[in-house]
Amino acid sequence: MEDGKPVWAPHPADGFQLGTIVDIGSDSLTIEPLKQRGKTFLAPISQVFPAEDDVNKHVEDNCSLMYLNEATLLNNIRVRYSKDKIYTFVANILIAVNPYYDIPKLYSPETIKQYQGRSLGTLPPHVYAIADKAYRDMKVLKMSQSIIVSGESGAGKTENTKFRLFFLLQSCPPGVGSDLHFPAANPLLEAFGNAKTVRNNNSSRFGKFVEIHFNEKNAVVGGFVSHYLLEKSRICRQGPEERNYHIFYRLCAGAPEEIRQKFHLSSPNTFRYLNRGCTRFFASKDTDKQIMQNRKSPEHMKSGPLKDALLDDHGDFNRICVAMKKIGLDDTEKLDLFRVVAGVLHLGNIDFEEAGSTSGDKVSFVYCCEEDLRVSLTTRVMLTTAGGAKGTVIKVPLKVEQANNARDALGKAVYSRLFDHVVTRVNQCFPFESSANFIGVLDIAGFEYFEHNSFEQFCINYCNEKLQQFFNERILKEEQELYQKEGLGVNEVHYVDNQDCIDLVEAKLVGILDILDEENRLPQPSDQHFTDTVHSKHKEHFRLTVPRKSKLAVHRNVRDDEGFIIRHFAGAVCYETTKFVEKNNDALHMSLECLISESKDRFIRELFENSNNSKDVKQKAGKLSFISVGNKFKVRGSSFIRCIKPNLKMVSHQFEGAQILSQLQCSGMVSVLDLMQGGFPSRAAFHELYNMYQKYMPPKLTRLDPRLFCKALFKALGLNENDYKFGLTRVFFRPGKFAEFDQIMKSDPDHLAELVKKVNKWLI
Ligand code: AD9
Ligand code: MG
Repeated sequence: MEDGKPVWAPHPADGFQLGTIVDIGSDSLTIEPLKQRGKTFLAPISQVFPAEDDVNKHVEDNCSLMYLNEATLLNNIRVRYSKDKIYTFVANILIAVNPYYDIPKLYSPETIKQYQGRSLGTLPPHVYAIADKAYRDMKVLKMSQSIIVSGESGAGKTENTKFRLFFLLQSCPPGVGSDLHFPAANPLLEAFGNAKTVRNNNSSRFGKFVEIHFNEKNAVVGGFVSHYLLEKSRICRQGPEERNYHIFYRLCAGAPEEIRQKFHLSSPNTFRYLNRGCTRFFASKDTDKQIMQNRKSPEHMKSGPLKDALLDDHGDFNRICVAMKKIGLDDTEKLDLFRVVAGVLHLGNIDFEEAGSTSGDKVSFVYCCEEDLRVSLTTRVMLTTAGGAKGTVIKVPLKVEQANNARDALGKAVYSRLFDHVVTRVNQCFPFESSANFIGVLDIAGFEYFEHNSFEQFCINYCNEKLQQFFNERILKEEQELYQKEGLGVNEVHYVDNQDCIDLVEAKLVGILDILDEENRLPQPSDQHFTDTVHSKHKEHFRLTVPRKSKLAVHRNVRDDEGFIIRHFAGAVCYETTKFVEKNNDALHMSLECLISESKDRFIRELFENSNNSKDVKQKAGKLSFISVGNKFKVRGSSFIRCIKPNLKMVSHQFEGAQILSQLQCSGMVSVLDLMQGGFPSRAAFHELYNMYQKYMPPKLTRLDPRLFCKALFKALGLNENDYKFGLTRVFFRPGKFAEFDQIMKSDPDHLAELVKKVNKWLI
């Protein structure tokens, strides 16, 4: 860093602030902020970065800055965001900041046209540019492609995914799949799989991988949606200020009178499964009984239905009906779906009292006869092995708490099967011919870290760990390999390999997932025993520690070691393992299984029949499918989009620097910048440069082959040899240098004439 030049130093709210260095210590610097002269502060050397000369300048590809570091990246994104330029490239990676409002024309049909068939970098950064690159790469390389989007909740992953899919469907030649109903499938999937959370009013509570299939002629021939990890706990209980899945409220708000009567629907606040996210009336520690009592309080009754001012449940109900029609669901199918949704609500309202009685009168219309339901929920059928005589069936009465759990297990099982069915049904509406290649788009929840983290966070963070590894491999490893292949002789850049963390979770036998499965197979599985096993198998593991007493025990009155801390790539997360065993085990207890299999409702029976009946397979199905997420997109060409949430308030025009910085760090972008600063981030193939600039150059030069053309041109221009390197097929530029070169080449006509003269002179 040069004397007296402004630098970026840490700032608690903005991420970084400009200042000058006034003193240098052994490991820290004294900084005087530009905005507060005379008020100095200390900053660790490793967190102070050189600033660009003009901090108001912004660039489309961050690599054309002179200094590539987290501070200049943050500043570039900030300046661009203030001008409604929400997309920025860092080499091939697209950063997308959620604008939280509709930027005029950003996604218009004209814009789609502009981006079709244009090389990356020739137009401003855009999600369309990434989609088009994937499509072109698929065509040219004849290889399936994946586009991986990541970012925290509310960062814009799902919206960007929709735009990408729309672009792809608009851009390819007409085929049998041109009328693919993706646009109609979305509202349906979102109605059943999205919910309002404190982070996003339309948060996807499942991961999805959407494939668009193409034939040899690159026309669309089909589509397929895979889904992962629907958050089941939400079906019975929601966090403060959160809601259950949209469909429940939409059905209550929008169903026509006839359906309301048939399914005994009323306002959402009369249903236990819907009214628990509302902290105005209930604290999350309230027991079921308290909640039900409070629900009848005058204050609560006054509030009317759990209506959310930001969501239009009534209108949305009509919209999903239209979407259902579009993808070909007839009235019977539609009613099937609604009946089960209503059934889950009524199931949730069943209360249990001591001595095995129930009060639930409306579930039977969905599931089966009332008496059977009562018995199934309040007793457990067991096979005795007493006296060696195997197979005597006995009915053990359940305690109230156990009956509540049985009820909730049934609710979760029914709803998650229903969701599987919706996805299957959506897939059936896509045509499917044999395809040559596909473009896959992955949209899964980003890294999550809450005050309390359970099995759901554990699964999501494990998925993200795998994604990160793939990102490292693709971007960091391949970049270094490219340097080597092209003979550049660049020093290796170090990055943290997270394989050890992935092994900790998925290794055979000793991995946390296998230990958990093993626990489920024990006669009396317990979360405590599972947790102890995890700790005892990985005593000295760098990635795993026992939580400190204060963190868990005080809060929840549990043993202090009932949990573990995993050091993820994006930070350490403390998981509370209570309920891990239960959540890992999808199987219903036997009496509930019998109940479902004997249900008089054909649709309910079908929902459960389709799944494999072997208990082990069933138990693993969910897990295996999400382990395979980590492999599905791996073999192909791939592009990455990093979505960024600009602020926690979910409003437009507010850039919370520190918050954004931490997202950039979590997403691995900082390691990418380190790599690029030490390397040659901009590159162009010789023939591309030739094509781009030959029209400006004298004929003598254009007769040379592209490589020589470039060499001669660079020499003639007198470029500094440290700024670029010639590889075997392309020329690589140091940070910021390609932009400078391009500037010279595209400068005004007079200057260009001068340039040509110079080149001519050099050629003679
Ligand atoms: V979650 O992990 O599913 O909770 P996402 O998917 O990352 O999350 P989502 O795409 O749902 O976030 O975006 C959240 C909200 O931001 C949307 O409902 C829009 O209101 C808003 N958004 C996101 N992207 C854009 C955009 N490009 N233009 C305008 C946007 N608004
Ligand atoms: Mg989403």
